[in-house]
Amino acid sequence: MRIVLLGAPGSGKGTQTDAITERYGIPTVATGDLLRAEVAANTELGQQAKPYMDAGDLVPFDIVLGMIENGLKKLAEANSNGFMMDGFPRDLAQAEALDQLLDKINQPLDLVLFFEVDYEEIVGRLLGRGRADDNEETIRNRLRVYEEKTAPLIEYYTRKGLLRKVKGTGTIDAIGERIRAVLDEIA
Ligand code: B4P
Repeated sequence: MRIVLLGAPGSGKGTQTDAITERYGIPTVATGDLLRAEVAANTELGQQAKPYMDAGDLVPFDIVLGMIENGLKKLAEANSNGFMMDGFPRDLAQAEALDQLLDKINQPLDLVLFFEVDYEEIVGRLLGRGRADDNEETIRNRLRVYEEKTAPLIEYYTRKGLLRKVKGTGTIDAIGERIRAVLDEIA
């Protein structure tokens, strides 16, 4: 199973990945987590990415693409049974690059799960979480960047016939149930 989790920052993608991995046995490639690990280890890549993350802007394309190529290579070496992308792709250029990478290995996406949550709920959730980039100014910028760059992917994947919407509000378990109902169809 090869899926992408799409949604605004704070829409709850990262929260649902463990349950999906457990049920369907597919590992996650989460660009946000990979970037935070680079920042924590103070690598050169982390130092380059940090100012963008602190401001809530997208990290430059070549940094993120290198991480995805690496991630896919590792999954291939581990003979993984598919994957779930969390936080990638984030704009049209990333989506087209992913299509090309997957075409090359003849493993197209099966489905894109879009988490529907309204912005006021998101701001409340992220302020409550309190990560370094969860202050109000950065959150508002992340939502602006999402609206401008990531939201067009809803249309992109709808046209490809891959998009499935999931209501992203309610309890974490209730959302997990909705996700299972969609993924069981292709499992
Ligand atoms: P991410 O790490 O991807 O963003 P996130 O805010 O953690 O989103 P997510 O949707 O996973 O939210 P979560 O489940 O944690 O990105 C961070 C930064 O990295 C970006 O701003 C950017 O700079 C950079 N970046 C990452 N990928 C990139 C890329 N491809 N290209 C360029 N730059 C990139 O949920 C959020 C909160 O809501 C949590 O506190 C959770 O407990 C809570 N929550 C979840 N579900 C809930 C529910 N049902 N009810 C109530 N609260 C809930």
